[in-house]
Amino acid sequence: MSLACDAGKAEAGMGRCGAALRLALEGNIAVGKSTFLKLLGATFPRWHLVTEPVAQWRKVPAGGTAQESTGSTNLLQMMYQEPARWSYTFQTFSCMSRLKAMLELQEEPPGTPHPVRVFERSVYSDRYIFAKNLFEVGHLNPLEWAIYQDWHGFLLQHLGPRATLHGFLYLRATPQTCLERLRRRARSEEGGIQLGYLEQLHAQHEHWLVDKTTEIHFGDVQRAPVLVLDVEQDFEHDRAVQGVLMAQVEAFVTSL
Ligand code: UDP
Ligand code: DCM
Ligand code: MG
Repeated sequence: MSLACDAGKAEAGMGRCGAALRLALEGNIAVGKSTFLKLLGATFPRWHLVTEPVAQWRKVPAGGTAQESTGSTNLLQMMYQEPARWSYTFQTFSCMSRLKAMLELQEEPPGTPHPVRVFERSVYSDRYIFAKNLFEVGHLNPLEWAIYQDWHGFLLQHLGPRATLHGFLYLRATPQTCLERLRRRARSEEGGIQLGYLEQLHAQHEHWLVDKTTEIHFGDVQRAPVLVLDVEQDFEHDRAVQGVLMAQVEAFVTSL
């Protein structure tokens, strides 16, 4: 990288000589990703932040099952109520909705550059955290898992750089803390989630992002740097903790 380019990076978020850096914000259910994204927005107003499309999963415009009379179906609820029946459908729909959001964003006209884009979760955690775990606990059968991996691999290989990410921000807290935050948030569909499920998801995050023992089928993503952010302590209401976390993010982004 040239000196001129490095000079341009002095302002956090101007990595890659002006091309947008794309990061994913990963972490267990209710660890605080959406809250953290808001904090990033307040700290780095030029960054483009993309929240997870949970609302779409709760209101799929199709009848046939639950909530038929309203003309929409709560697929998130169906997955939690009957995981063996609905996990494959949910994982297909959620991954596709995320992929659409990611690709639509790239079609923005040039000239309005967002130097950094941060996505709440990614098509990689969809596969290497959730779908993988659902297969391992038996809610996706071997055929469903094989089909999922087949289309996921095919699509992302063909999308190449359009689907890649340059780094990961991993929000890490104990499953117990996530459970407390999940209960405080009280999303109706998640009422049945137990500590054991959050422990499984925590282990999947650790295998992928810390131990690096999960086999990742996309070289760029496997090599992408990971910033582990400890959010065991409440950051939502603590300015000093927020300052430390934002400084870590800024240093990480500047290093990319
Ligand atoms: N939360 C909290 N302290 C924190 C971060 C988050 O009490 O330091 C709360 C937040 O207000 C929300 C819940 O934890 O009620 C889950 O947070 P969020 O929706 O951001 O989690 P996500 O599922 O997006 O990771
Ligand atoms: N979820 C899932 N599978 C995915 C992505 C998300 O089961 N591939 C679920 C976990 C949460 C909800 O969707 O119940 C949204 O996640 P969060 O609360 O962590 O934002
Ligand atoms: Mg969220």
